Amino acid sequence: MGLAVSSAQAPMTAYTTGSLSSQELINIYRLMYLSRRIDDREIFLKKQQKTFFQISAAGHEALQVGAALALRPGYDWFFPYYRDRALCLALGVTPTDMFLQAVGAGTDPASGGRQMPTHWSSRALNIVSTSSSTATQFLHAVGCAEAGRYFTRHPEAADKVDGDYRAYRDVTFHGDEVVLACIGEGSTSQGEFWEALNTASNRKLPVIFMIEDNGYAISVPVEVNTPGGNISRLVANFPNFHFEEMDGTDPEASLRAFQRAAEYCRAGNGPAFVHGHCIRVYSHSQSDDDKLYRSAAEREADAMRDPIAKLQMRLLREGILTAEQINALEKEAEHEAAEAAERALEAPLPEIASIPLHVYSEDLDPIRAPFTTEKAQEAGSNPGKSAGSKGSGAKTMADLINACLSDEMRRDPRIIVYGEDVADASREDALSEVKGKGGVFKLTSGLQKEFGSERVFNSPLAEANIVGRAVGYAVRGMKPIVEIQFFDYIWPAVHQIHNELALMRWRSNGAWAAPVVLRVPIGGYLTGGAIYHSQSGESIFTHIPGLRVVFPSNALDANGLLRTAIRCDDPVLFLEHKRLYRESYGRAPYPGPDFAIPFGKAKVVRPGKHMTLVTYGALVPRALQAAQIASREKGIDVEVIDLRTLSPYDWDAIAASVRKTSRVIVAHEDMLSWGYGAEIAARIADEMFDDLDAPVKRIGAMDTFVAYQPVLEDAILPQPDKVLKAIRELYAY
Ligand SMILES: Cc1ncc(C[n+]2csc(CCOP(=O)(O)OP(=O)(O)O)c2C)c(N)n1
Ligand SMILES: [Mg+2]
Repeated sequence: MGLAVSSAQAPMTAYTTGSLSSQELINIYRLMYLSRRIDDREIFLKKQQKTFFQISAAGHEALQVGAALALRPGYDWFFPYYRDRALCLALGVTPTDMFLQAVGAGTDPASGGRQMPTHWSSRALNIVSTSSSTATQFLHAVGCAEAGRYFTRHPEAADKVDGDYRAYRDVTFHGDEVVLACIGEGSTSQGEFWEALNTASNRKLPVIFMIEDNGYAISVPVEVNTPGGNISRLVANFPNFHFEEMDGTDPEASLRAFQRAAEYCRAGNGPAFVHGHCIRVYSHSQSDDDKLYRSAAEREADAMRDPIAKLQMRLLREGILTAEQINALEKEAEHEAAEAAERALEAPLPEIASIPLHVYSEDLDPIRAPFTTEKAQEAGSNPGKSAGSKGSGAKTMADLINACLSDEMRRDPRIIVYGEDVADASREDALSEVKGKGGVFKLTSGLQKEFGSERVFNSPLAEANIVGRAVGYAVRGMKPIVEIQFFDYIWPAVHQIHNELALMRWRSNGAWAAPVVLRVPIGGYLTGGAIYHSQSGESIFTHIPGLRVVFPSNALDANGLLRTAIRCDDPVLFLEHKRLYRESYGRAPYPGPDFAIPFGKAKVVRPGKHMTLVTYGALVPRALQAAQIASREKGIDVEVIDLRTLSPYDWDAIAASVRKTSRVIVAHEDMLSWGYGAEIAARIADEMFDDLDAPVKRIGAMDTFVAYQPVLEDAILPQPDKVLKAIRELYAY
């Protein structure tokens, strides 16, 4: 009939701000109708068990199409949620791509068959990979907006540079870009949503918060999630926001609201909050039945507001289309959906061999990366001006971490540092007269003074905020090095670390990645550190595919491993033992600005022939102490291996040593049960049984938290005498 636009075409023509033209209304109707037909076709395929999950946009189409048409795919940035089919269709995701997701095809461009359908991802359209976790994407959107602003102010930072992660991170940005993040009304209860409001408001970021309010979160009605039943009323006092609230079943109202919101954001005024009231035509998903919890009257009242029926009536009433023309348009859409489904059903399935692809970077392996060289530069070379941490002489781990941060920040303008208390002073007028805070352990001391407040700044006191924003920064190609103040407080961020940061690359089949460095002070032996300043728990993170976990025991290793963490293209959890920060053990001269240690390479810190002791972190000096006593007293010669990185770990070094000694102890500070040592011990027992002359021994803390009273702390954490006892027992076995 020649009036409809193809859904495959991104709507680059800006919709006018006067009354909608007939052509525009018809385009909107077609997108909404096609979205519904794709949903219906997917439901049909699900019933035939040709697809495995279905969740629909039915009832949200007007709101979503209005939003998409006000924005610019491939220019603006998008963080949709699982119900955003009509939005993504209008942005340019094709029906075929949608069905490829539904069948889990190997050629599914969003995830290669890894994610459920409607979990969006498109690099070309700037749609960042969506997870199933409700609300996490809001913090990504905030970080994404911050990155766009940063590149606009520092365009030189976008340059492609060979030799580190920058060679693989393409950067695009526009000074007036906006970021759209979408959410259901129920999910606004999540803390991450409020943490995102906080930062978007405070930093006046161009983020549009789109609330798709269908009145239910699965079976839970809006008044249970939202006090008073209206989220707009609750957020109304956030500074710097532009607010819109409208009938989300009216596409014109939606389009206009988003146009005004986008204009406000593009002009740099701050974020916008657009709240659309829509309906859920079907149950939550194909796994839900809303008749179990909604009255018939309520469901019928909703049906009367179906946005597709309403727009169809309008087209007829205003004489824009005849019934026959509507029929023809609908048939064409039906046909397009059916053809797309057929194509997807014929698509090849994913290869089993492809499963491990994109857990980590396929391009830049930090075990073999070109920047990794352990050859120390001449001590004291190139002494920088930051923090007095360089020059000749033995430096502490704290000094050499600080030195690495300042060296890397100098060579790489994409690095930013933030976290709680990491800045020297947030109030810049104080900077010239004060020494500066620079972190509760002073590891970031002097960085703000040298690199400015745009690159080194304090975050709100909210750990998910710190990590979630870092994900958003990193998908844009920046390198956030963020600090969690104490490992004990990493837990609010674990959702972001486990479900977002580490998963971004695998779940998007390599399209997106979040190579962030998380610096985290960890561990006990503090005399009074108690429960909430002494925790370990590294094995929880080594259990996360996609995350590198590093745990140095001395100043030089900390410097070289941090450099690899920063230059590589994977997310890294960099664990810094608080007790080792300023120990006399393990001090070293400044090794120069290019000293890097590859991941996954253990170090034999004491050679020996009678047994192997595998350890890391604060147990390294304690194990060495025990080994010395064992040697002096009983002539037992213990080989001590410092793993240095826990994921990946150096199996070859462990195996070579165990083959030589035939006896092994695995020792760590963390609790014994389900600790990191369990995996190493199990693998040795499994793969090296014939090499062993004795059972594998493990040493760890008692299975409790660490108590405050030093007498209790000493007993709970493994001390050198406990290691010595194990050495004697194993030798006597
Ligand atoms: C963090 C998290 N908790 C729970 C779920 C399970 N879940 C998926 S959707 C949903 C309800 C969401 O409701 P709402 O935000 O109103 O969006 P709607 O589905 O109504 O569009 C729940 C509880 C999830 N995906 N993520
Ligand atoms: Mg809802």
